[in-house]
Amino acid sequence: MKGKNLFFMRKNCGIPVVSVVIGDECQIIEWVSLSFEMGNDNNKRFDDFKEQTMSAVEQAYELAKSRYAELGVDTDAAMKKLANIKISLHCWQGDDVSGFESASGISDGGILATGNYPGKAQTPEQLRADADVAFKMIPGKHRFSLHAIYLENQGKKVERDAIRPEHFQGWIDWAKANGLGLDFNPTYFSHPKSADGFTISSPDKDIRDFWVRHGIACRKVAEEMGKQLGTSSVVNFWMPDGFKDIPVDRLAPRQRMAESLDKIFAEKIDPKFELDAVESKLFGIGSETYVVGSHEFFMGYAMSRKKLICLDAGHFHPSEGIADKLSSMSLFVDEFLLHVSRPVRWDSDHVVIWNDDLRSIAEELVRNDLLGRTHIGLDFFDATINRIAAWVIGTRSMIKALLAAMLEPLAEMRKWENEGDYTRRLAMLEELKTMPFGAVWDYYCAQHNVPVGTAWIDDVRKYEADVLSQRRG
Ligand code: RNT
Ligand code: ZN
Repeated sequence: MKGKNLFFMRKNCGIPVVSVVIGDECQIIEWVSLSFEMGNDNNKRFDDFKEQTMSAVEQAYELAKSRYAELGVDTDAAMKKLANIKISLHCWQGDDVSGFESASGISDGGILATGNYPGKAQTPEQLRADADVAFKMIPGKHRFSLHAIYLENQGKKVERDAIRPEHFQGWIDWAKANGLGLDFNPTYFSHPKSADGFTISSPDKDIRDFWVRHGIACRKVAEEMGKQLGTSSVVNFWMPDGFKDIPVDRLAPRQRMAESLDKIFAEKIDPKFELDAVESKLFGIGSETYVVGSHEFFMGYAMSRKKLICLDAGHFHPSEGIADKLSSMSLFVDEFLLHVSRPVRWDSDHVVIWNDDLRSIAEELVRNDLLGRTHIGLDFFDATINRIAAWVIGTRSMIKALLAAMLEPLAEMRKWENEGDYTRRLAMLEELKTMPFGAVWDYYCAQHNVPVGTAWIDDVRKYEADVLSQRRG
């Protein structure tokens, strides 16, 4: 394999000595140990370095490939399949859900970005430039998810019920130029008309109607995105509506929300251009006791109205994962939207890492053949670390989890399970954890011309020094 655009520009790079078992034999593979000093005109040495490092990645891959082949797993086929999976990166990690409607950030909605890491994007141009950097570190072609508050309003106030496709043309042009699909989200928070905690379920008809018009406007924006980009735009409806304390009427707000949603979805839009998803939640800040759009509410709504169900990893009881829900719901809903997030004790929206929860989600998608029916979106916002790095870490983790799930000897494990050989099943699940997965992942990154290992951090740091640190605020 030829690596065109390699990012191996670290000063000292040692590749460890590794022992592998091939067939019955144990072989010690003495890998190149590299120590390299970068010089300005040291191109020859740098080329040697690249070649050696590349060959180390290749060698490791070849060994890993044969280890997996022993289990009947085809690593090349897995990587080919993985390259078709798109992850929707969420614009809101880039600026702590602030948007460009006004100068202030999120002010309500029961969600909270904590931290004040310097250099956040303050204009659409900055956010796009930051996302461009992140995409360079992520293998494959992906998507970008916008919220309505990320409109380009040319300094004029545009009310939420008056947003039009032209306010997002800059984003569409950028997506087209970069081969990205776009997804969309109405913004039902950070607004005076949501300040009392209710939007489309409000008892006030004017407020309800305003937010219904917002929902309709957002579907039209997304339809235009889908038309121009040739890939359907998924619109995710999440409303913060709920009570802090014990309600006496749990039903009426739910009736109003269902009615409002029916109005929003009254116009049929071609699913080739636009798809609607609905997202439930257990509680939010300020809606601890009761959320109108609960899981049962939206599961019923999505099933009866043939909408996508959005499962956010942080929207259930603290010990409840979304992985186990997928197989059950796949029998009753056509498509899923995932909001992959990492709740820590509450819906904290930490950056996604390759932990057991993420592994299980990916395994369920792969094992149950749900990838073709699932739109994978990310939903986290951490303002305590470099925001571009947060995108990169989260997205690479998601892709890693999918790759690992694709490297299972599934047919065999199913057979053992059906035969009642749970001993073998458990033994294999445990052994899989120490298979040379990292070598396949590194090779996948190299194949897609993105940095292998932690090399991407240096590039993000450079961008931070050159660009982010120059931003005010
Ligand atoms: C909030 C929901 C919702 C938001 C985004 C910004 O709890 O998860 O998806 O995070 O719309
Ligand atoms: Zn979410």
